[in-house]
Amino acid sequence: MDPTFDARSLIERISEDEKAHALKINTEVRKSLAEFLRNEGFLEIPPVIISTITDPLFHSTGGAEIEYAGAKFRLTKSMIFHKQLAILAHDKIFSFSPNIRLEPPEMADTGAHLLEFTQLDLEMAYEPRNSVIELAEDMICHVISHVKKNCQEQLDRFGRDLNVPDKPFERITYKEAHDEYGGIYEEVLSQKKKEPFWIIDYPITGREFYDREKPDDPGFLDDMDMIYPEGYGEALSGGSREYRRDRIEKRILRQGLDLDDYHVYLELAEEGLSPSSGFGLGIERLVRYICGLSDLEAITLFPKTPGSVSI
Ligand code: ASN
Repeated sequence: MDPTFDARSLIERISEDEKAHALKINTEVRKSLAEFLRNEGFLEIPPVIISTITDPLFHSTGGAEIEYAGAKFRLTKSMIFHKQLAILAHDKIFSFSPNIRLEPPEMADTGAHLLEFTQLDLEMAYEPRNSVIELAEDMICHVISHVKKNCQEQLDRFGRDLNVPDKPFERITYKEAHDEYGGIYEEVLSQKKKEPFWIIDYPITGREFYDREKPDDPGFLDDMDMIYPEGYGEALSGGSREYRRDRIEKRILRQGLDLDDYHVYLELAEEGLSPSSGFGLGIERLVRYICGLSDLEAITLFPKTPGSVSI
């Protein structure tokens, strides 16, 4: 039994008006995202919760494992590999995917990390990065206008005056951002900007092995993050994907990872993955941005804060 558990304060927190308003906005956000994507020809795939393979991620995020039938199932950190396979069934797919990332306790201070969250994960076969960038811009504009139309009462209660952003969103390369602001480029730019924007072309040394290297700019990736303005930080992360076995293998080795851990994925790549592009967008962060609140706990009914134990 967790000695810090306090049933009364949990019941009080869940009953707060703020939670009800955030829940209404969360419901409308998910509804409008799904509607938008269905209209664009996407099919929704059920989330994968456990699998023998999952995203290793780049930063030090612990994974959770379940032993079963003499094998190890991993709880999904992101559905990246399953998305690359799912586009073989239909060329445009999405999922509301629960992700488990056991973040170190100090990540509690960011207000932007939860051990359990939902990612809108999508992928498009045979499309370049630009297609998913344009799709993401249309999608964000659609969601914000939907929420403004359907949740004005809740936005007023949060004192939030939100504009539908202008398209296209500004694109800034990692090189430009890093040269100007150093290692804290994302925080500084997010604070300065008034509208969502892109950071594109991250260095190969700083990201996962599945985003594709730019053929005309070796050492940099054909990838992108969308960043919210007003200091709200990362909205989504994605790129065009590496699908060729030999290159995937080199990238895995380059990151110091063990090829054995990825032999299933490598065999699948050998059999034939397709070129694709896609991204994952954190639902709770989008709701936090729309509500204009400072941390994810405020808009989550059962927040799993790094370093804490909760139901
Ligand atoms: N879902 C992201 C993507 O599609 C990956 C991630 O969450 N790390 O690129």
